[in-house]
Amino acid sequence: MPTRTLLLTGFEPFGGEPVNPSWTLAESLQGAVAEGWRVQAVCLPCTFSGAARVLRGALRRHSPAAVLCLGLAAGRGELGLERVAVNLVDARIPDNAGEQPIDQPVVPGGPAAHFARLPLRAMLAAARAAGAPTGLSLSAGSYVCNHVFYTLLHSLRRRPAVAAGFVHVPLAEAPPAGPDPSRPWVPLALQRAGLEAMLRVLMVGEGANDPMPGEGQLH
Ligand code: PCA
Repeated sequence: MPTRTLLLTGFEPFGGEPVNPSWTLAESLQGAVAEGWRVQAVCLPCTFSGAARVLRGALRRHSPAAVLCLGLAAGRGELGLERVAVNLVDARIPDNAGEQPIDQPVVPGGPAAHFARLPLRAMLAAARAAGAPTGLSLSAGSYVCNHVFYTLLHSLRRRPAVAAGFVHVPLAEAPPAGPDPSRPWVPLALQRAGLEAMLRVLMVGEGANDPMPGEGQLH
């Protein structure tokens, strides 16, 4: 059986954080194999102009059968399976190139939103069973992560067989100045256990055929 590629992306650090656990996690799974699949990890720049370009290049180069993009959501205390990408950019802080677009579409003329194309319930159950705090999320925000998530789903809109979605991850280390309720964290090993469980659902197909209502595309 030919090897299928699962493209797994993470982001470079941004917003003053010294590391971005989304890339630490993706990089740690580079080359992992399971049941005829192989993980290809790619690091995205945290810029509006660069992230979408690098993502589209990776889609062309690797022709993945599934894509999972990861990003950091500092302030969240669990892995978040994102349900919907919106066609809106409203940057709270400048990106790593100093750009701060406000009230712009990701894709001019594109649909208002795209739903994730992942077996979210099965992935949620698998990550929780692996002990990782995990939830479903109704918003990936309006910064670079949502931009990449929307770009991903829009780029693949005519390739419905390709599973595609986004997971936000929490910080992975305790704040150096002591506990801070606004900066919850989940140890990297636990995040990785949850992520691996999600990937197994995608690659091995455990529970993957249980569709979510709303999966597909909004017009
Ligand atoms: N998180 C940001 C962008 C890069 C990242 O890791 C976000 O949530 O938009």
